[in-house]
Amino acid sequence: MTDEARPSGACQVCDGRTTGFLDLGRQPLSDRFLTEADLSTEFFFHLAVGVCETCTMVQLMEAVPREQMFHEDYPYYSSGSETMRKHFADTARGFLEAELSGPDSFFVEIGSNDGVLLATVHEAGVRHLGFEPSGKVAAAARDRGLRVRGDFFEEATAIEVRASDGPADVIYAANTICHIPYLRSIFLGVDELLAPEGIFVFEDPYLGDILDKTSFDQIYDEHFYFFSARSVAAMAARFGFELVDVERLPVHGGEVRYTIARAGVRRPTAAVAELIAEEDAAGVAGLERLEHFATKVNGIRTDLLALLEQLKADGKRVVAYGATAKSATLANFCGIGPDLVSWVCDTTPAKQGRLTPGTHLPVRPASEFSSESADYALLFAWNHAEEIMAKEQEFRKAGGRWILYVPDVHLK
Ligand code: DWN
Ligand code: SAH
Ligand code: ZN
Repeated sequence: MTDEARPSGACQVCDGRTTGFLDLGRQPLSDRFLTEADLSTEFFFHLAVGVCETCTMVQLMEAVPREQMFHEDYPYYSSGSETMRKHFADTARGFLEAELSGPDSFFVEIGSNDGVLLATVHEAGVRHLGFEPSGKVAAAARDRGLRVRGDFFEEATAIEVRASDGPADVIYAANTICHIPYLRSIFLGVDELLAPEGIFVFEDPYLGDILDKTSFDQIYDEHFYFFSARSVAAMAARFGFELVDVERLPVHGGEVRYTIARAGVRRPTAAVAELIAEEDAAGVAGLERLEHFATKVNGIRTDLLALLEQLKADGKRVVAYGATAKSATLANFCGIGPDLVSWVCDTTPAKQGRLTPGTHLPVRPASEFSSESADYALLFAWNHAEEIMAKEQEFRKAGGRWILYVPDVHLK
């Protein structure tokens, strides 16, 4: 693409110029599962991604208002996967040992959801507080005896908690900081609430993995930023902090856990410079690499549609597995409606009996999935492949086949 033809905008972190490299078109809210009555008022926005020329942050070109996404009926429950329950229990234990062994330690989580991680902190008797604006998931955490504020973390709410509870030793967030366009307010809030030697730790899908795996379905309304070590280091420095550690994680298709401290307080580990060097060598934030990714995205659409059309022509029964937020991007970008995939199964009661966003596949309970009801299963929850394939072994043994589209379209 020529420079003039590329769309541009302003970076939400540094006000630099962003250049668009992938346009995924008109898309619905990824976590809005619809009743028939909702169909006439479905909300759509324009999903496109760009990169900042100044700070290298990859980000959406248009933000959806936060109340449209995170509200009373937000349907994602973090405890729905065994792998994630273990991941968060282990993560909490790591903090308890390394950072929270003092007499009156205080742990704060941003986006604590149904309390999947806070439960372990609470069981250890350590003071905690979650911020969770989505009503029903926050209520599920409170039902477990956890302490959760029902509002958005930002500068104003952080000031209130500092006044009532004192400084936090750890402020942690999983799969939440990348959901927040207004990061200046987040860092101002962290600055208010964090103890002088405390750490701000967050983990989110890693840009390097998204590019390597062409996992473009990680791009949707809720995922506003696609972090790299370089862009996070630049952001931390801009707000008076420092990136002091990075750790690659296998969950959700590949993430990085970033540890941030006040500038000069903790010595950065070698891993930080190493990951930045690796990113630079791979050209992670360069337009050439990003446009190559965009080309591969189009290839996946072509290959997947060809396969689904062929299976339809052969009279095969094709369903999908896991009504993920991610799959809204895939289904809407490729145009996968009930003509190609009959229904999608999911264990979440709040999604069952509803229609998926945009292309309106019926969502059915996971118990309806078997080799009796399907010949092919398009694995929307590909990030949980190991867990799902282990519990659905019968499907494969009876001749059923899995369709995967990460890192390319293939059968398993
Ligand atoms: O970042 C986000 C991540 C953490 O969670 C949020 N913005 C929204 C959400 O994204 P997602 O919906 O793509 O996440 P998952 O974890 O890939 O969703 C898995 C879905 O599949 C859930 O609806 C539960 C369902 N599931 C199932 O039916 N059977 C999951 C497993 C493991 C299963 O065995
Ligand atoms: N941490 C969980 C949940 C991730 S989903 C996990 O990793 O599985 C993102 C969560 O962040 C949602 O529950 C949403 O309601 C919450 N969220 C979004 N913006 C937020 C903000 N500003 N402060 C606190 N939580 C927020
Ligand atoms: Zn920028």
